[in-house]
Amino acid sequence: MRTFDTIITGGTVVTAADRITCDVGIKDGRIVALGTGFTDADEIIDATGKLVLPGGIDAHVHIAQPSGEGIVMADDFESGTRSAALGGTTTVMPFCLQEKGQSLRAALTAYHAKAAGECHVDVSFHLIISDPTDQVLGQELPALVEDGYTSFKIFMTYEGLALNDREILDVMSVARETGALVMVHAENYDAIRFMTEQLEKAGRTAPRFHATSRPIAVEREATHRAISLAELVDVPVMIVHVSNREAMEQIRWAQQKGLTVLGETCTQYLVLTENDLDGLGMEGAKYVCSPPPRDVASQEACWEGLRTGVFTVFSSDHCPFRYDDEQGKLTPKGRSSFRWVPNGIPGVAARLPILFSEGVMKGRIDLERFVAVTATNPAKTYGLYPRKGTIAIGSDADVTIWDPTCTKTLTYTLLGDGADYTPYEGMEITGWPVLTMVRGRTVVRDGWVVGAKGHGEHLARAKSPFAKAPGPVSFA
Ligand code: DUC
Ligand code: ZN
Ligand code: ZN
Repeated sequence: MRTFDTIITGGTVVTAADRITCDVGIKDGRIVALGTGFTDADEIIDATGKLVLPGGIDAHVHIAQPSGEGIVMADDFESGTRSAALGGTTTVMPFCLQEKGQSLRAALTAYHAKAAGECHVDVSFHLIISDPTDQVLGQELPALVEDGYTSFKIFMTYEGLALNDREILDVMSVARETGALVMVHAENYDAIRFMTEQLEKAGRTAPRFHATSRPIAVEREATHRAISLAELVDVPVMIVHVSNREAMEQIRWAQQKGLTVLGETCTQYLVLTENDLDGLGMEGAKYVCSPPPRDVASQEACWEGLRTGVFTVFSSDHCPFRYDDEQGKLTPKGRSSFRWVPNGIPGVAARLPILFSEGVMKGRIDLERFVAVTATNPAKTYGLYPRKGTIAIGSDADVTIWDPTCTKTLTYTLLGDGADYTPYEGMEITGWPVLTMVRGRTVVRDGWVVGAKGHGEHLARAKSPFAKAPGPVSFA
């Protein structure tokens, strides 16, 4: 029997801390050796001139999520995880949405049934709490945290999803008591409703007014409120999909005050602006997502947040709807007002190439930071480290090999998801993931999916090291 199943030779191995030229030895799906001169393997992958990085972890994606009457998300678990693999991502963390009146267990059973046997990469669910009943808070959530569902998202906006401040405090208290991590969608629901009604009365109903209806103040206020509520119950909180300087500065302020407040930004806030919502006819619907993309100064602020560590996690918020489809962006109601256009854009495959090209190749962030925000920090934050998120002995052999000289023009057919467009169409990219390996098995090579679906597994997670040791909420 050979020493290794696979060796990756001659590449530059990069982690969040170091880069070194060495061989990687893989056995039974794990990294078992790092060194030089490895030869004894069933398969030898020559990575000379290439970068050998931990596979990406996209900690914020939506797949096969119910999205309102008559609307269908463009990805199922097969296409969503295929797209992830094509873009160099080896683990995705989709949301399991609790619908009103539904038990969390029932929601999870339904999502697991959708994912079973379909996935190309590993998957681990966050929960979305939309109905925090006594039963959910008192029994279901604590049991599910122990079962490895150690993070949950709450919304401060959206009909049927928004929790009021009291409900947010209740959910945060359960997180405090169980050692779970709360993720917050921070936008002020009443302010958005007010703005939307004003705009509709004035006949301003085109997709671009989606951005007008959710200005920065709406996000800044909710971000500050979420931080304050978390401070009250002494619980860490992750503010997701931050789009601008003012919200970023709320997080920085809290961090400087000593609170455990974490921040995530996403691809769209680095490279899109609200002007993208301005296209002819309904074209702007292709860019409708929440919070909306802002302006160039906001992009700069998001880069600053990534560079300086205010944002530790970089995600796609992949939430795909087809454009030319009555069940997608061109839903008939959407023509009457932006408020009915489904919120969300595809991006799970474009996330890493865009950050690599715009960030590393243009000198905005270094390679180690790239690895940190796209793999190591998400793994640490959500209880997957050190099994995932790094190249180290004992870790899963989740590896992406990058050719830093490869250039591509982004177009949706490269990306393999179920949408019929990409909001990043035409972007010139330098640096591309030429091989994606999940637990020792190559799933993508040179832009082709070579593994069969079903290799991806669901991962139960440990508690976040950022979460408090479980204990009751106490007040002095
Ligand atoms: N929030 C998300 O996290 N994703 C898509 C839509 C939204 O509002
Ligand atoms: Zn959200
Ligand atoms: Zn999202």
